[in-house]
This record gives sequence, structure tokens and C-alpha cells, in this order.
Amino acid sequence: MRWDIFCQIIDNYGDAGICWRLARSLATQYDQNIRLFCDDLHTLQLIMMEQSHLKGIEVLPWETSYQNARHPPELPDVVIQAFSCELPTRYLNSILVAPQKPILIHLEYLSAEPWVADFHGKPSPNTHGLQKYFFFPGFQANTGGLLLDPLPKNDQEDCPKSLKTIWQQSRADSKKLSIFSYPGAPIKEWLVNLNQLREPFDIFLAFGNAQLLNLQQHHWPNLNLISMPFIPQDDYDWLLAHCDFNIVRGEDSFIRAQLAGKPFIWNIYPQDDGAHHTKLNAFLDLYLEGVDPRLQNLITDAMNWRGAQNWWDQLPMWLEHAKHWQRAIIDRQSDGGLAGRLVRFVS
Ligand code: TRH
Repeated sequence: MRWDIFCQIIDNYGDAGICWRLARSLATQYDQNIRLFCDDLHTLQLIMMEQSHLKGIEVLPWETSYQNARHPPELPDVVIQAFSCELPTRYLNSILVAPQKPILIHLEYLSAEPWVADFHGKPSPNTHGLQKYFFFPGFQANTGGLLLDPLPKNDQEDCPKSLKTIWQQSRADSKKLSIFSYPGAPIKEWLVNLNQLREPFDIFLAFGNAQLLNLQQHHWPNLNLISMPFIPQDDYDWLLAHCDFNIVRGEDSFIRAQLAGKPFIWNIYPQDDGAHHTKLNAFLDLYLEGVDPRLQNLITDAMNWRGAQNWWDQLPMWLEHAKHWQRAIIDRQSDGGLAGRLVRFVS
């Protein structure tokens, strides 16, 4: 089938990251024909890096979705409004007069909250006679699933070229951490505490995070801070899989950290009404289900930025759980996850 995916980039990189991962999955795993319309091609190209010629995917500027509205463009079978972005009016008008109307999908943000299952797959009211459905990603079976592609490869895979010089700055005997967080996260205090563990740490600071720390201000003899440029999405996955601990944020790196099978802190996207606390707790309810109470407390505290001095010695227990969770989400999404469930839903 032909799909038009509309990606409006609000801020950060997740909108582009998710849309690109979905487009690539639909095209390569399900042989679908994709047009990805984006209002900020610069950010999208950062995510895609050198994959712009991928078979089955056309990446186009947002306005080209309606510019040739005079002779109706080849209309798609499915239109995906990522994160419920509004469609360009002239594009919507061309659909309304089309003989064969596409199905509209509102792709929502990922949440582990239980109510998601009640709203997933439900039709949206008053849509000018178009069929529009809400599609909620999620961890549970009766939701839209997770974007899993590509599944983590065995971790013997050699270091990607974008990370060669960066990875070489790390030491053989150190513990390795990656940090990709929002400006408001208490990273500095967290690192002061980590430094008191008196163990050698190599800390990979993702794009933009080094500036947040103004590095010259600190004296942490046990921490070797390595700042990184923005690297290709799949290479960032490699880093998550090869570090001992990761701090991730948003939605896509949050999923990739779980697929990496390593302990992690999720710096959730802050919302001024505090809704992010509910979202974090809803995730922890799933992540910690059936877990030893001591480990539950440890992970909950760590996810709420309690200093690593209090729990770092228990890391092997958390690593074992992280590997168990990795297998559990892959098994639960063996139906192809978000991309597979979307294709089946639309068919
Ligand atoms: O960038 P984010 O904070 O995006 C967020 C989320 O999408 C969130 O749901 C949304 O509400 C908010 O934006 C507006 O975090 P996220 O989701 O992890 O997206 C980052 C993407 O960038 C992800 O696909 C990984 C990728 N990435 C790289 O490709 N290279 C890099 O060097 C880094 C650090 C990230």
C-alpha cells in the first residue's frame, strides 16, 4: 500500500526519530510505499544521515504534499498524522474530493498508562466522512505496540565509523555510561555523586549534553567526560548496547535503551502539569512487575535521580533484570510491534 506520513517537528529529535524508524520499518519489513512529509528536513536528515535513498521511501518537504493540488496527486491508501499533527488544509481538501478515500491514522505518543488500551484503535468522531482512527503505541498486547526495528544485533558487532575515535577515548578497565538528557535533569549533582565511587568511568555525553555541563567547571578525577557530535541513529543504538549504563530521554531512545538490555535512567520529557511523573510511574509498574522488592526500590530510586553511591554496587542484579525485560518486550512484540500492527490494522 501507499502511505503518506506527516511529521511535524515540535522540538528535539524524537518526532523525526520515530517517523523515520516507522517509515523505514514499513518500507523494508513490509514492502510498503512511503512518502514522508516533514516540516524540518534538516533535523530529519540528521537522523537519517546517509540513508536518504532507501528503497520505498520518498522524503519530501511538507508543502509538496499539496503544491500540485491542481491535478490531484496520486492519493495514498493510508495517511499517518504523527503525534496528531494537523494535515495541510489543501492536502485535506484534495482527499475530501478524492474518489477513493484513504484511512487516516492519528499516531499518538508512547505511554505505559493503562488507559491507552481503551483508546487504542478507536475511531475518531466528526472527520468530514473520512475514516480516522487513534493509534496508541504501547507495551501491552491490546495497544499499538513498540517500534523495534532494527532489533539489537549481537554485541560483538564492530564499532561504527562515527564512533571510532570517540570509543577509542575510553579505557579498557572503566565502566562506560552514555548521557542523553534534557536541560533540567540534575546531571551535575548526579556526576558529583558518581565520582565519589572512586571507580574509573568513561562518560559519553550525547550531542548538546556537554554544553549543559560547561565541562571546565568541574574536577571529577574518576570521570572521563567524552563529548559527542550527533551520530547516526543506528550508531547511537550501538553505543547504548555497549555501555554499562545509559541515561536516555523522550520516547525513541527510551525504547532503544530497553532493547539494549542494560540498566538505564529514563529522563522523561518534562510536562509543566507534572503528568510526566504519572507516565514514569506507569512505566515502572510494568518494568518492575514481579521484581524482588529490594530491586524495585533500587530502580525506582535510581529513576528518580537518587545518587549512584546508594545503589551502584547492586548493578549486576539490575543488569540481569534488564536482559530479562529486553527478552520479554521482544517476545511480546513478536507480531512485528508497531509497524506490523499498523499494517494489519489498516488491512
Ligand atoms: O529528542 P527527544 O527528546 O525527542 C522527544 C520525544 O520524541 C518526545 O516524545 C517528544 O514529546 C519530544 O521530543 C518533543 O528524545 P528521543 O525520543 O529519544 O529522540 C531522539 C532521537 O534522536 C532518537 O531517535 C535517537 C536519535 N539520536 C541520534 O540519532 N543520534 C544521536 O547522537 C542522539 C543523541 C540521538
